[in-house]
Amino acid sequence: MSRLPQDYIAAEHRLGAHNYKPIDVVLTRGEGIWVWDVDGRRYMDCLAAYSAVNQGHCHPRIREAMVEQSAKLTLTSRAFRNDQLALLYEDLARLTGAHKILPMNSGAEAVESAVKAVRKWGYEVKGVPDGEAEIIVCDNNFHGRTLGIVGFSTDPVARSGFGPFAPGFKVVPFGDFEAFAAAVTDNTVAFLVEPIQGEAGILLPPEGYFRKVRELCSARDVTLILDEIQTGLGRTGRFLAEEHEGIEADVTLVGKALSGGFYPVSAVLSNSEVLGVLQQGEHGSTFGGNPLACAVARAALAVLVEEGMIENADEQGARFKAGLAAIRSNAVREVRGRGLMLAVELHPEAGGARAYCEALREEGILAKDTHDHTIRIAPPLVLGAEDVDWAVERFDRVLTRTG
Ligand code: IF1
Repeated sequence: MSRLPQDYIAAEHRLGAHNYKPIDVVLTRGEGIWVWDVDGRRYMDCLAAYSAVNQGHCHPRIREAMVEQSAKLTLTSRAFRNDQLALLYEDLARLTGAHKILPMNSGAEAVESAVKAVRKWGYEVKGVPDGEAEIIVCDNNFHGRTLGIVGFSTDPVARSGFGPFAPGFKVVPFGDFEAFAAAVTDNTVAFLVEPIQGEAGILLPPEGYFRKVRELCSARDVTLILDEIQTGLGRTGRFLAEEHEGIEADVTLVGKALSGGFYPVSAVLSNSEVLGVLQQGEHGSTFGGNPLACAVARAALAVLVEEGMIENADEQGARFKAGLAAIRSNAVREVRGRGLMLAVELHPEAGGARAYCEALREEGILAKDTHDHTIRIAPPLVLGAEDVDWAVERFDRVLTRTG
């Protein structure tokens, strides 16, 4: 008995928690930048699972690594060693210069792990009085959904009704160096920040912001933690977005595309002594560092680098942005972004980004609205110039139809 799209939607509605309101397309297959729905319609994926599928859907080399490893050994727990973890450490260290690595699963777990480690570092290494550690975060941050993380969110939708929350966080405006500098005290152990704010609407900081932040962090012994879970692994046209700023974080968080979308794999990468403070029994995860995850992540990193996806993101991102910027529409307020992390912000009077995403879907493009008035565009990093032109033509049609 074959099911209709509305059957899947009705069953989800009946049985699932209603914490999402997806575009009602039921996907069943993906390859590269393309996905197909259960009726056989093809779409260009301009979200790439929030940048987890940078390498393109079902990349054959990652799939091969997953299938091969799944027939050998999938999970040992960290009670025993496996022959894949050391290899992933070596690959990550070579690619990022990290001295210490902690493997986890989801992005939120990487963030939580970094918060734990940096607090302990504050007490043991920096000499902050016990229980007094402060972490500075930004207005409109997005770092995940756990209680610890939503506790320092400034988005009422993310946090309302879920308290009480843990203390120890201070919020400053993103991109405002003076405000950050004024918030630093002797008890500040870390500044946790996204290089480009994703959920906030693809917001880039002013030129030079991160260089000044980096200098102050070094001067005041504050650990700079960059959440590159979304911006990292080629998305912005560099391996890490910090390269655009000419800085190096003390701690870098990666996830999402670390597995090319096959499997949740995240990691805390530490350039300083931060991860060094963790002792046996103080932190862990049943699945973190498992051999299947490590084999998948190694393949995901290899194809990203060896198949030129990072350079392609730079090149096609510039083409895509220029193409979008050339669209003459009264609906468009601004086109912004870096590499293939792009956004079209609409005028508030344009009627909301969701309606445009629905119209794009009719044209064969899946994109996602954020914050009512912004369409975000983040396709897999494997699209070619002809794909960009194909997409821009459709964005043009949709944005000028009503604008
Ligand atoms: C959802 C946004 C993207 C992240 C950064 C940590 C995490 C994320 C910078 C946590 C996750 C996701 C989760 C997804 C929506 C999404 C998102 F719209 F909310 F902002 F990507 F743009 N740091 N981002 O962006 O990683 O625990 O999810 O693996 O549905 O909540 P996770």
